[in-house]
Amino acid sequence: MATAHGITRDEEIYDYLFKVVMIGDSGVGKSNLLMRYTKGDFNIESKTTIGVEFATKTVTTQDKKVVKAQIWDTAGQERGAVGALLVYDVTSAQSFKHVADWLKELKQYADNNIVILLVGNKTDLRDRREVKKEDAAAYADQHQLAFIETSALDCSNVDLAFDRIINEIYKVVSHSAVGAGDDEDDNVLAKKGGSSAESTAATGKGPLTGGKKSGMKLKEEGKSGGDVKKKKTKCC
Ligand SMILES: Nc1nc2c(ncn2[C@@H]2O[C@H](COP(=O)(O)OP(=O)(O)OP(=O)(O)O)[C@@H](O)[C@H]2O)c(=O)[nH]1
Ligand SMILES: [Mg+2]
Repeated sequence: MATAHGITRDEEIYDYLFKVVMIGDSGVGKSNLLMRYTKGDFNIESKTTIGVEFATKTVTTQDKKVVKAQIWDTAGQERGAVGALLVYDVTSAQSFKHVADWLKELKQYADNNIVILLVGNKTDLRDRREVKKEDAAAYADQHQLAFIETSALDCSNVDLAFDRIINEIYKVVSHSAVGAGDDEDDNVLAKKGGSSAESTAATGKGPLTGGKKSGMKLKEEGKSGGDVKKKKTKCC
């Protein structure tokens, strides 16, 4: 059944809900990566993100579990996140240098076992590259981060980046005994088999979530950005 907002209730069926954050310097392409992944769009003139925004995407794992990723396009939402895409711009050595600061922020506010994917974006700008792939890969290795290079503009590796982090989180979560009603675990996630216009999320505090520690209700209709899409948007 479709709601007033065009969200089909059937699309709310999922096994896991993951909160993922996108962090990194301003202008590195976080919003465009998210837009590309969830909507297949790119905006050459996109403005800096102000306020709290997230988008959701539902994917199916290899063993047929339905995972809904709630991806926040804003720093400051790290609490309760189970994954982070730490984005820098391969044409900006400065943005890569700041990765260390973003890691510190994650250490401070996120859970210890958060899955982190380091993302070097804007690989299409070949002539302007300032950060070598090998250097970033070595850094990632040293800090036990997964690593990928992407271009939101020409779509390279965008789906792969998000799919990879979701699968990595799934590996972690499916090996831990987190299930429905497990309120002790601040980290992850209501496991859910039903269908509802509301999603049960065991994420941390957030302006849209009412501040309960876990098992809180998050109204899809109340979100400030993004939408639920079951269909995979084709990149470029
Ligand atoms: N060439 C190229 N430009 C990109 C790419 N991704 C983003 N951009 C451009 O970079 C600029 C900033 O992109 P945003 O997605 O708004 O960056 P952001 O990280 O969300 O920035 P804030 O919201 O300020 O934190 C925009 O002009 C985008 O069009 C890419 O892969 N290649
Ligand atoms: Mg943005």
